[in-house]
Amino acid sequence: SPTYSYILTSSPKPGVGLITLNRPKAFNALSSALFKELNDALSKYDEDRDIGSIVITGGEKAFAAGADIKEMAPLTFSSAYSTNFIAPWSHLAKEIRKPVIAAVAGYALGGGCELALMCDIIYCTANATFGQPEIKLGVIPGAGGSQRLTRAVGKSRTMELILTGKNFSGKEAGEWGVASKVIDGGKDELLEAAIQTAETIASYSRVAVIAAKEVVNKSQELSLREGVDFERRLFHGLFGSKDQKIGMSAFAEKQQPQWKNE
Ligand code: CO8
Repeated sequence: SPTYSYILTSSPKPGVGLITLNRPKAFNALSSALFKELNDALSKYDEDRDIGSIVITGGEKAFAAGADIKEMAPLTFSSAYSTNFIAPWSHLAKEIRKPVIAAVAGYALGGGCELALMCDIIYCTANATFGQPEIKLGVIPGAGGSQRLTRAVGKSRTMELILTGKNFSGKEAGEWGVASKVIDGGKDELLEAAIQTAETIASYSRVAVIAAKEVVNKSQELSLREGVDFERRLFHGLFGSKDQKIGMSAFAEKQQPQWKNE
């Protein structure tokens, strides 16, 4: 895409928006400038009626090797605090309503690991390298890593990872449930699998897909009882959609539903 310097965007399959982090010289280090572009592309896909799901990937060597250490090095408390440094990173987790799949090959370290954890689904290659090495730089994860990793793999393992800064492999990410699929191949096979899943998601009612993402995310924030209540409200609400009528009558008529996304 001609308007971006650090990312590429394309639609490899109907309904699928692909964002490729493309700052190979710095292992896709996530500078503020890169993140601004990423947020812009995410918002555009989120608003685009032709797009049903989004894939974020990087290169063969690096998904992203973290926040840009050279940009961070001179920050002071007052500059970080007053400019709310890193806050724009929350855009993906807070505002994007369509499902986002991270396809991780190579390094996903620090902010790169946190970016993957902000996505709804992670696919990775077996030899991908995840980690939260911030402790080695004299800081801690700053984009949700301590919270999301704990929810994904539990406290003891997260403590060990964050306190030692040791990496973990894509294979381990799969075994621990951080990643839902581990690909025994390279970036091409990984991307193919991620795009295929994105295409499946994009083939369903947009209304139901957004509701599904919303209720699963609530499970991370609410008590079980509140979460189940929340789910039921939204479930009831979907009987007000055209797609519920379309989906259920297509089943009865043994036909493929033609979603209206309404
Ligand atoms: N930031 C800036 N530049 C980077 C980064 C980074 N995170 N990672 C790699 N680069 C650059 C290198 O400086 C180098 O540039 P140059 O050629 O100009 O010297 C180039 O990428 C290639 O890197 P290496 O020469 O080091 O390549 P290697 O193959 O030897 O090593 C590694 C690759 C293992 C990925 C190594 O580069 C590395 O350890 N990188 C740093 C990983 C790291 O510590 N990440 C965590 C950063 S802290 C963070 O993300 C905090 C997040 C908090 C969220 C809020 C933050 C704003």
